[in-house]
Amino acid sequence: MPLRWNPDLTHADITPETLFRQRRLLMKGVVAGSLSTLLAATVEPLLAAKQAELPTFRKGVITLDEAQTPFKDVSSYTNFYELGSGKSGPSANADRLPLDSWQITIDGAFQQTGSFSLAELLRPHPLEERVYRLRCVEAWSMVIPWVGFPLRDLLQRLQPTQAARYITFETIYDPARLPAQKENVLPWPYREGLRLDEAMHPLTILAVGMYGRQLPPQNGAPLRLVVPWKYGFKSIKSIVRISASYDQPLTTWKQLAPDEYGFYANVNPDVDHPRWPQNKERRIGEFLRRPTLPFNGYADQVAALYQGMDLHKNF
Ligand SMILES: Nc1nc2c(c(=O)[nH]1)N[C@H]1C(S)=C(S)[C@@H](COP(=O)(O)O)O[C@H]1N2
Ligand SMILES: [Mo]
Repeated sequence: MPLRWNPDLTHADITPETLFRQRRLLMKGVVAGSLSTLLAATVEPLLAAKQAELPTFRKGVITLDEAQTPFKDVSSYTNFYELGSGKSGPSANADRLPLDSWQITIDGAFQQTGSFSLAELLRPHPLEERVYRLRCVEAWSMVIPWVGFPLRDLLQRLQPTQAARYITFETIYDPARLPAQKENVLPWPYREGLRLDEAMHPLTILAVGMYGRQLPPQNGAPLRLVVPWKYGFKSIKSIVRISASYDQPLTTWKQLAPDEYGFYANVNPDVDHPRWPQNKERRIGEFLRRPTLPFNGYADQVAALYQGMDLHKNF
């Protein structure tokens, strides 16, 4: 399953979002004509319309020959413990996330540190669309057209110092608005980390949108990480802090259950979760399970990062 990467696209390839949608609606209506298809085609854009369309972004920078998971599934079947523990809790509680006046703290081993508004942080970084698989440790998966930019571009701008070996991310901590944070569901705030070379890998992105629109809160608005070769829990949502450090950070799931969730969390069909196997997955919307691929199908791009490491020990 080769990765299709189109680095030569230009801004001329961008189709205005509304045109694209109308065309798709039209094609769906004419070609298929069935009631359910027609319904899906009208309901989907309505649901998506709750999120603002993103301004220009390069389309199709990375594509996949696999069907995209419908927006309604990606935005309603979510893990976001701050907004509720079930799969539908996060979308029901979406409006609790205080999205206005979002600030991001940059600290630790960077030359450039400080507090940035979202706009300040994003301004120099052109947005692009990349279709990636997301594979949850619970053995379901999705295919999502993310809109974002390579994390490496931001890191290069912040200039990690000699002491920077790891990058750590934290989610908003606001127990007054996010009631789950008053309880011991997880050690708060949600924290995730990458080794510097993983963070600098060109597949690693910070996403601000999906399906051409701003991220819904339950999918990690206004800014989330997406690391497509790792289990979903590495892709931390609603980021308010990015730090660089010499030592490996203690990440949330590893802190909670170190036997079940390692720091690396590379998708690996050969390493079972202690309570269930990891060699199959259910693509949301499909009935039969499909085999899980090493590194979630991105082995050609990322396996070299782990040369010489025992991935059974470093799971
Ligand atoms: N802050 C935060 N980030 C999080 C989570 C969470 O509970 N809180 N859940 C993780 C898990 S387990 C998964 S599978 C993905 C799901 O991303 P999606 O809902 O956008 O598909 O988000 C990850 N990021
Ligand atoms: Mo997950």
